[in-house]
Amino acid sequence: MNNRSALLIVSFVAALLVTSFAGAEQQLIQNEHEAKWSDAPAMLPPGAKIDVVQGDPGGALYTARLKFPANYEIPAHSHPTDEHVTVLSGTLYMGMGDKLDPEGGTALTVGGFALMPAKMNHYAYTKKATTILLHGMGPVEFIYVNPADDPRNAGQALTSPCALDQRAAWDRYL
Ligand SMILES: [Cu+2]
Repeated sequence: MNNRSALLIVSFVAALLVTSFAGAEQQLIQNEHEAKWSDAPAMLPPGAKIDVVQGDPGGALYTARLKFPANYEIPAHSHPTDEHVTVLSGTLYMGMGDKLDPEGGTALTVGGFALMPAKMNHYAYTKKATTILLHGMGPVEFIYVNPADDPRNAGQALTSPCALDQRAAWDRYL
């Protein structure tokens, strides 16, 4: 292979990469009443509903709505990537730390925004029904500080979150 054809191949591969990373997403203009709600994955305590708006929470850029009932609690946990939260309705109480403090959360009201950096322990709870918008880079995973808080461990021997298949958890929403 001469230099010229090598260069051609390199540019072709580069063009392919640029195309795939530029986001071949379809346009989307969507109101909340068009959301398709389903039960949130088992990494979240039961009762939450999710609507993956676009992208892939299993490993790429994503946007999702999450709906929590009143008096819902997400015990202390962290994520492998940054979590961006915007409150759409209701009030989400969020706090930093290794243990959920039912009085310790800051009330985030409609329009409020929170950034939870990767690997930083935090918790959240509601007092009334609340809807949020989550966006960021996947994989979305919940690593609970106390493994006994992980809903996936309910009724079975505790497993390490690393052993869980994040990919499979999100495939059904794509
Ligand atoms: Cu979180």
